[in-house]
Amino acid sequence: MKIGITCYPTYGGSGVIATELGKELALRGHEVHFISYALPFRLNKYIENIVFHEVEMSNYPLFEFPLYSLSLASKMTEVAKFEMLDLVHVHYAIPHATSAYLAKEMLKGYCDLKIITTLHGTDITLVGLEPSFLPLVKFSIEKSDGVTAVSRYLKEKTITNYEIEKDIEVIPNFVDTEVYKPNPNCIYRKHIAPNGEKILVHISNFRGVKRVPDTIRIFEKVQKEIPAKLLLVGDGPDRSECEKLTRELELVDKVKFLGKQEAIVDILNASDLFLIPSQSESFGLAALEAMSCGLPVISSSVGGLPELIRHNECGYIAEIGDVDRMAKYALDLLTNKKKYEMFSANARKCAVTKFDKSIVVPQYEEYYKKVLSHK
Ligand code: GMT
Repeated sequence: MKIGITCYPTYGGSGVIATELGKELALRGHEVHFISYALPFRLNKYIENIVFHEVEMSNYPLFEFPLYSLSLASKMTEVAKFEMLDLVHVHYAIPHATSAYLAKEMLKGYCDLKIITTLHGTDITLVGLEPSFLPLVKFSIEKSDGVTAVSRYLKEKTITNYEIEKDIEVIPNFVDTEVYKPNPNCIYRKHIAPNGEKILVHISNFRGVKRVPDTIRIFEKVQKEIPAKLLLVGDGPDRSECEKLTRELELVDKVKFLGKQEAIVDILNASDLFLIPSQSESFGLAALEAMSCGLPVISSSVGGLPELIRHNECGYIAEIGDVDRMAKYALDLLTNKKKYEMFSANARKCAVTKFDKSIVVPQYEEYYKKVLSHK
């Protein structure tokens, strides 16, 4: 197939999934054309069958606001026409699904470009609900030839919030379990915790929905009972507030803010436990990557997280904001070697048997075929 993929190229789960999907499709012999305003950050080496098309932006002084959605629609039209694309797969509804719809309309009479929209989370649960976007998101979903959601939770939310009658296919996020795998010989652990402290880790974009201060409060309780360190990976609007909280709680020596990092596998392998106490999470890709490296996860009971983390098997789930319980769960695992090893093995097994790319990517291929067969 000849497949166009549009995503946000920056740090974030939807861009990661879109890029890893494109890479895997290319390896499977499909021709993949990425269309975005910048090179997706995970597209960092040459892969046969992958081409990147940059959306150029006009900066004419009359335009007070950038007209990205329109430039994207024009670029999609051009690429679809000259590369003879079968379909365009957009990740994150706003504005990608709308631009794709425009491209489809512009190509009418020339070809029947199929549009597949994958819903990732905040496009549906947060941004899309704003009154200025809601009618457009609903329209763009309804006009897509195929719609997928990354969890059953997100599918249900879309149906209820937008009164969508269209069929939505649930295709979960995935991980390359050959890359994200346990490495007992990880050398970084010694540098971070020279005295054998337990290492807790959190990775996110530090937005309000991630509740990073809860992570710090959980850690505060844990380190009172056992020697421990906390690694905070990523950056975003709440980072300064979190650094302030760390100073107030006198945890500066024990909490390391690493900022954005590429060596996620090494960081996960240096760690013992992953914390994700989010307010909202349609799937929780960062938690899946941690599980794939054999880390049990402590999470809140929101969104798609319970579809990923089996409570009392791969980790523990507690109510949003219940930092006491989450700290208790963390201590329970970190002080009980046998239990920890069982949870760690379960987490890895769950990633390998349910969410490996070899299981999930064919689901997208099948879905593409199904959508393309509809006249
Ligand atoms: O979590 C974010 O704020 C980033 C966002 C994105 O679009 O990149 O993540 C969403 O999509 C990921 C990939 O499908 C999911 O794993 C995340 O759970 C989801 N985030 C939220 O629902 C808050």
